[in-house]
Amino acid sequence: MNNSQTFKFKIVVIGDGGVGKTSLIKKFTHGTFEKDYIKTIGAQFTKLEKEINKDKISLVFWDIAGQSTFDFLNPLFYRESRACIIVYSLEENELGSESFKHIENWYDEMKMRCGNIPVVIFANKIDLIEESHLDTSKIQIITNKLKVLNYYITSAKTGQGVNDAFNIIIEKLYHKSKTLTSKI
Ligand code: G3D
Ligand code: MG
Repeated sequence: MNNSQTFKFKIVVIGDGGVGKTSLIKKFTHGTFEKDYIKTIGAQFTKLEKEINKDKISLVFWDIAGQSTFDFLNPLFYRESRACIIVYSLEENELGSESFKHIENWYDEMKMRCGNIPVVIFANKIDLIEESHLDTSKIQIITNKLKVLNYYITSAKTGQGVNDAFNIIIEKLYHKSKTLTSKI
């Protein structure tokens, strides 16, 4: 008997331009992805097939092309998303501080479109700062305030934290859907 199932998850990756959204997706998918671009929405999407416990997981990561700002409003971008990753940059410059401040704006925007889907924060570009400079209390505060599931420290450049962070979200979605379907 073949009980293998297929699950499809759309995951939106948002955050200011230049924080590393596209690089993180590239790093995670190792170039084994199929990439496409929707001009009218200004978004690109990347597909990846994975297997968990013999079930097939079809993932589509959507990310905003170009220098995005949080007033990016196209509802099609968010439609039917199952999870959301908000990325900001840890670098000690304007992009670092602005992209951190904008987490909440991105969150509000996403929430309005998607309702209650699981959200995580990626604090990216850890390779650009001394880990001793890392102020996790600041990240923890925003994580608690927005009630997002968790935050992950990543580097799309070195790969630090990338696989773990993506896989945790994917497995969470998988187990949630699997539990639902097994109840039917
Ligand atoms: P975006 O998709 O969020 O706009 P990109 O961001 O993935 O295009 O990344 C913007 C720039 O930051 C790129 O540099 C990319 O190489 C760099 N970058 C992304 N993630 C990291 C990281 O973790 N560490 C470091 N050091 N750099 C990173 P360029 O020079 O190509 O514009
Ligand atoms: Mg990009």
